Amino acid sequence: MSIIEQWKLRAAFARRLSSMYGREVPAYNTLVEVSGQVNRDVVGRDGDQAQRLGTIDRITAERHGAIRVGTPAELARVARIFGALGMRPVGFYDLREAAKSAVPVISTAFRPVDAEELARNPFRVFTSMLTPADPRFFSPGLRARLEAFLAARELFGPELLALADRAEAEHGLPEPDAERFLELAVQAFELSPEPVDRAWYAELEAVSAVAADIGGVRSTHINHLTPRVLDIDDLYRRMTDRGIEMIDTIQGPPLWRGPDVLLRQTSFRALAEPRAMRDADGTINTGALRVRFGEVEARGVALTPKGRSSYDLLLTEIDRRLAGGTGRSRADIAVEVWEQGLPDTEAGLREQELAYFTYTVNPARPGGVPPESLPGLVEQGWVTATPIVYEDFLPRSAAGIFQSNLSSEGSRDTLAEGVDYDQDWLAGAINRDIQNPFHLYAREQAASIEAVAAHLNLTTLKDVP
Ligand code: OOG
Ligand code: NI
Repeated sequence: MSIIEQWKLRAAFARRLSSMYGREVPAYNTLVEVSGQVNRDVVGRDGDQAQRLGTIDRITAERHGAIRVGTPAELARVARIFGALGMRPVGFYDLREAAKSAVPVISTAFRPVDAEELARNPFRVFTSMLTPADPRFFSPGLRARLEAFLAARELFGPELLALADRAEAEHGLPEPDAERFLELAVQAFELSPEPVDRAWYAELEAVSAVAADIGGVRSTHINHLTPRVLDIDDLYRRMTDRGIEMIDTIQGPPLWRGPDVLLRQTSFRALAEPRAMRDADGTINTGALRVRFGEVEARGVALTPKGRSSYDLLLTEIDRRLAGGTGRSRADIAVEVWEQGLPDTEAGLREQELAYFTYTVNPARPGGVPPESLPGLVEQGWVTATPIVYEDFLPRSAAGIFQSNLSSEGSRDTLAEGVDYDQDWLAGAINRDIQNPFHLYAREQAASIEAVAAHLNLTTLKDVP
């Protein structure tokens, strides 16, 4: 019997989710269309250079989704569904701290972890879980009612979960089980027609719009689906020209003369969607909720821990200069800070060990004895260094994206003590390892260096830290 492999399930799931979301949020289709035009233009202009961080085929199919759930038990079930698709939890994000508005969630991202799997289809989902136990946001009474509400709902049915477990254990599913699994999995993330209890939703919304979106309804839904674009500044202009009102910034690194680094994202608020609402007297009326949005992103090279601390410092420095109040725009200050704080070439990032690269031996290389150092090998044409693309997310950008798409700031008790959650807690709650993104990039880089050393017989060639 022929098995549909996990990567094929993942690619099919991403495609079907994309057509479902396009039906639900038509502006998403415009975003995908404009992203496609920008990408074709960039490849037409820059050729292979444009594909150093992924082939155009990968980038055209590439999406990340965002979903939000209410409890560790729900998150554990999400992990089983994504496990079926070969996606593992990577990284821990605490958005309660990163956001100014009330965003009472902690998050991880489910994604493929091996380079080969990423190249086949890199679909990833930023997945957030509500924190009702955090007294800064929820009073004891509200917490108890919220937890009872969440405990009584079922986001993913037993048939879907059983198929997911089989797919994970058997590394795929035969037809027609694969078809059934995909159908149920996509359905689980569709917007539900079930009426929303208006008073309950409003009570949560007063605390946090995100809490209402998660805990005010009896199902989950995809919150956004994000295409990847090769020139996000161009995309921003083209969307604005089409009359779509974008948020006023591109989150993450600025537009500057140096290499693309980490992740740049921007978004627009989708229109209010009609939803059935149940009023206090039991009647069902049509209301509207505006919770979903369109987002787009550009990806650059992954930074090492050292590079990442520089990035975090640069952000702080931009804030500091901005607060100094010279009347200059954030974008102008950001470029200046970046040009002063980060090497503006790939070679500079590599030599200062600020970013990750893979190394491959050049088919046409000089004769004689190769040098024993990586920089020497690259400089003298023995080896090519290719940047490793950043596959993860940025807490401050994520908070910015959440925040800029909320209609109200919500409320928080700044005097109350927050509840500590960390990566180990989350891993325990879902009973799966959560991988450290830095380790994944370092492992890929180290494996490529080992292969170079073996190929060129260089026993003393060392990995860069
Ligand atoms: C997730 C927001 C974070 C990103 O791309 O940084 C995110 C959400 O809105 O649920 O998707
Ligand atoms: Ni996103």
